[in-house]
Amino acid sequence: MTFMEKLGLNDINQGASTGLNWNNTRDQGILDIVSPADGKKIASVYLASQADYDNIIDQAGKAFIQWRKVPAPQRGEVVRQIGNALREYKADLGALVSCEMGKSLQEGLGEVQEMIDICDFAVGQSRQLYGFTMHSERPDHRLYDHYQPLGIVGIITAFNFPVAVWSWNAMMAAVCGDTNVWKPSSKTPLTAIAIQNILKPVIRENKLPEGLFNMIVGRGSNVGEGMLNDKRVPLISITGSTRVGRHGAECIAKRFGKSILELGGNNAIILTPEANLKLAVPGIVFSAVGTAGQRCTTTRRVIVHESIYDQVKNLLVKAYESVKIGTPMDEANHMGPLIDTGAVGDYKNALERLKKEGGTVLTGGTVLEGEGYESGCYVTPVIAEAENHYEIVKEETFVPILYLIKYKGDVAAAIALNNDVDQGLSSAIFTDNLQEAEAFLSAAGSDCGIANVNIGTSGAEIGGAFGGEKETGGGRESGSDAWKGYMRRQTTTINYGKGLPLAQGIKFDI
Ligand code: UN1
Repeated sequence: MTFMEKLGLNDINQGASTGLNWNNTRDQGILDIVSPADGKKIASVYLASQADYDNIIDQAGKAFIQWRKVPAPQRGEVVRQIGNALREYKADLGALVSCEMGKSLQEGLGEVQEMIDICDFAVGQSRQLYGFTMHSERPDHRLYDHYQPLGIVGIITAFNFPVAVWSWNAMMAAVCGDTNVWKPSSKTPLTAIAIQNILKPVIRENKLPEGLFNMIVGRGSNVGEGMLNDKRVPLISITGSTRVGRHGAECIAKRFGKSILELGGNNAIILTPEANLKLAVPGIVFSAVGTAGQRCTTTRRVIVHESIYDQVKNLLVKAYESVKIGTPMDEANHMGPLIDTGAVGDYKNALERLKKEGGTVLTGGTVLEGEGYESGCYVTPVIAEAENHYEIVKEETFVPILYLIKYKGDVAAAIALNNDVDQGLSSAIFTDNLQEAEAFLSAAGSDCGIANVNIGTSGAEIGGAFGGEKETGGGRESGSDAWKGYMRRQTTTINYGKGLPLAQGIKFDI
């Protein structure tokens, strides 16, 4: 059996499902999914209709009425079973992620592992949905806050982490008592359909309400746009570009919905004169070239002290020239293709703009052709000398282009460059100097949601809260106390005395 068969995928698949049932819409057109690895069609998906969307929201709403009353640890038990189902399908799902999205097989498997890890995390969290208890200023009163389920959570995900990011949101939402509707990237719907197939037996065996986990692939106006403006969806989590997120956030804010935004990054690594280059060089290469530069956390800028600049430049160029590029299914390759030829266009445009602004390409810059590269999506990773103020450097181009930027003076000068972009997701410093490291982590340090020392900008663990500041959107997902975003907080005062004392010492005698 192929991994496609094991995951229940057909040549053509329905693009909308509630937890148990697939919709039957066939008149809204078809989406053909082509693997960037070899340019061949993998399978197709029927696009969903407005009626499918309404049906799904209806089912998700009904499921919520039941699910919110299931005790949180029992909800955790369901998530535990989902984690086990994912363990069973790890090899197949990892292969599909790699085939559909183009990341290396190892990264595809790593992504499924990230899903399993978040399931484990969420199981534990289901017994730790803690509120605070405060001491009331009034006698015989109790004051505390607690967290309640929110409702339907919309989850809009990007192609680059087609399954893991959904699981961060969906598993946390599930233990918090919410139901969810997933709108995957239309570039990677097959992995989402495979997940629905994996969830189905768990939902059925536990006799859970239909509509607990839902998925829909449709045209923007029917699905994505409709959901942004839909009051029945109190929270929407959006992972994607700043452009997409800004529009989404505006729609959601207009109706006073909640949003969790995880948008663009422009992540830098600082190398001070006291950087251990044995750690820094592989750290940079992994963070810049991994997933072909298509992670939100990909290193896009390296800010290097002038005293070690030439040395770093030579080491990086040498390392880049040994990066093996080819089919993601072969473990010997370090870097696979970009997601599609549109991304290759972005790569070429960025390089042109860079040159116009005065940048120099040191290595890379070609689109590969010939045997093994038929899809037209393989490029060589670029290192370019640039200045932080270039317009192209200030943008997130979702391709493997790394800008090498020189700094003079002390670590504060490097931190200023790190912070002088609109995005604020991930950042790192390599230094063996405690003062420099602490300055980077201080109130006057990196302004990003993630700030690392002696490791790169990508590859975050699920245990921490994931997200960033400024145009990255400010949302937090995954670990730490990110679960709070999926619940509504309620503050309660209970009077167990015989009188009615008022707060702030107010007297009101009637
Ligand atoms: C993303 O790029 O959208 O830190 C998520 C990392 C991964 C998640 C990235 N754990 O690179």
